[in-house]
Amino acid sequence: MSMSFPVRFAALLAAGAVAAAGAHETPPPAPFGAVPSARQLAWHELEAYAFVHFSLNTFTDREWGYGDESPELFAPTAFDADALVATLKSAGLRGLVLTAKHHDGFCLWPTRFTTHSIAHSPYRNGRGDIVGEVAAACRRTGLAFGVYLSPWDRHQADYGTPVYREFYRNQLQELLTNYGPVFEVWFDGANGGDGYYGGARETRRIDRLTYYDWPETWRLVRAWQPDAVMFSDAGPDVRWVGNEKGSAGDPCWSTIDPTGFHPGQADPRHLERGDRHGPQWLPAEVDVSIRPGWFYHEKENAAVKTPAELYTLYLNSVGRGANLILNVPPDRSGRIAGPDALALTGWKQLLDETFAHDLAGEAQITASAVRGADPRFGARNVADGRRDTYWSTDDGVTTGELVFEFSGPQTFNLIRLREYLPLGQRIDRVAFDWDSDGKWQEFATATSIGAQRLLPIAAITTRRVRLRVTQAAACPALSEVGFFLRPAEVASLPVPPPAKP
Ligand code: FUL
Ligand code: CA
Repeated sequence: MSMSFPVRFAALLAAGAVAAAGAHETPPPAPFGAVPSARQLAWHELEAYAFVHFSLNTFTDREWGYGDESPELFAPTAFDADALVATLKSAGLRGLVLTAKHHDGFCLWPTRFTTHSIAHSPYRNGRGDIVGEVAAACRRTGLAFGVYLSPWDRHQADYGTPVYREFYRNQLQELLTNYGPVFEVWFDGANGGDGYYGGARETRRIDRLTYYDWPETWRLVRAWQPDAVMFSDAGPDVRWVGNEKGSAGDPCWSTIDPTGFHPGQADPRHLERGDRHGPQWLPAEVDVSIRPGWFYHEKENAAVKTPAELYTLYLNSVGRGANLILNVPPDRSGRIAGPDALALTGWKQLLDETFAHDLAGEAQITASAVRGADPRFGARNVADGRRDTYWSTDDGVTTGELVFEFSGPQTFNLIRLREYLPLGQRIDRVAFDWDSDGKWQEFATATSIGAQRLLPIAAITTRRVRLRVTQAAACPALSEVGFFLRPAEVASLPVPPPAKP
């Protein structure tokens, strides 16, 4: 993940030297296709963060509360936002999205708009505010803070009428204007059905296309939190990946044509893969729970995912250009339960061991061609640990190769690739060859790269490895190429079949 200080320093010097040369600078390639916004670029860098499902369901042992549960039941005995955030941070997670209100309507903050909230619970004698406590802990610890506010509310009597839409926006406004910066607003697609609805106890259906008037809600969110990304099946900034198994498609393009998509209404297969030449940058977020359910249930303590399973989820999400939102639900005390904390620690250790040593950092790297023969676009840029430097070729040169030569035979079984995102997703396909006694032997291929591609492969031992860009829509802009050795515990995970051309 990191590079040694001398390498970084040399890269900076090289960049500075060229900048000083001035006049004959080669211009960078023009962007290709849809490109990310500044808020999307910042979001891509977070890569993996936590989902925290915590509410009345934690105490009723349910997944979907009906809406008639008493706030009196919300009674965590040892909730400590700093401890929660510290546990998540030490697992390598870079943010946290909290269920401020789930489908049952119970609010984790003392909202002015309903009494169905923490203010009427025993927690801190009704003076607690879990949203505020978690937001402040995130700020202190350097984690990005995000909110989930369920559009569906099974408690509110006016759910299904236009009055509720105002209520929903009022709640959003409280969350987005009282608690500091928010990096993501999560709009759940589960909407409408049976519920308590203020005692009506009936089934209410809503028209997903019109009921919430999403364009207006999105506009308000932009005004309250201009830097926040909004998540839903339809974006507008981040798309649902289409499943809750923890896996993006292969390929998984960050671009898509979202025509006809609405929150709660899109084709899951389409969301998993995106569209190669989709007109909108709408990258995928993979939501998955560390346990079978989203809320804590004691009976699931033995079903917490293992470190190796979490590692696979990481390869299949972050490793396919998506972000991972890993749900870690606190128990009734308010703490992360023992099995979950243990799994997180083991997972973090596997990731740290994997990325501790990048063979590309010590390799001689030669390119078939360099844009304008200018070192600012040279081969070395793929191994400097920086996302903002990249190897590129002249306009119109859409194939090319990089040869990595190690000082002696080296063994690796994981490859990492990153494209320089501000210029769009340019590469369609790459192939890798190893040097078998002077003959190149192909051993891996991949299609979509984008923010990051992690390619698990069967171990290769070689002195030289070659990356070929075999198809691209515009001259490539590759910002990182790395070669790693996975720890023994996860070295034999299933290796995906070669990508189809
Ligand atoms: C779903 C919800 O119905 C689940 O309860 C959970 O919150 C998950 C993240 O999204 O649509
Ligand atoms: Ca770089």
